[in-house]
Amino acid sequence: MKILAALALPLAVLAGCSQPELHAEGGWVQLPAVPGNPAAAYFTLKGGVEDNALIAVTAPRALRAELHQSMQQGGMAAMEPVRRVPVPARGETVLAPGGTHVMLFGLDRSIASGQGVELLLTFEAGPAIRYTLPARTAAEGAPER
Ligand SMILES: [Cu+2]
Repeated sequence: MKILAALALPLAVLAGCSQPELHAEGGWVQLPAVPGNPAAAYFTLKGGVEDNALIAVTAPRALRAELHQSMQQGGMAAMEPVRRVPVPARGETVLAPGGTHVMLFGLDRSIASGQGVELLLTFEAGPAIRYTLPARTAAEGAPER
């Protein structure tokens, strides 16, 4: 029994190093400056062993969530829905202000600064991922890195 235990630990460590798993990191939910306006979620997706893509997001405390891409249109900031957000194998995709983001419509107005907002992230391949982000007010803005 002692020999088995000694073997099991190094194997687990090796597996953890060599097999990156698709997951989400960091980020926050930006509450709207004007109550009733949409909120936005920003975070980083870390790729697994194969190319994948985020294709849908839902949030239990929002009426609707959409994947959006920000852009400049005739000198004005605009955005449009996107169908898929690629997450390269062993790479990362950053959802950030001015770029790709998750728009949350009808987010529960009782959510205050620091409270967790849960997202369910659906990918082209593999199981969906539940990820909870802290809410920040418009005055707080982006967290310091
Ligand atoms: Cu948007």
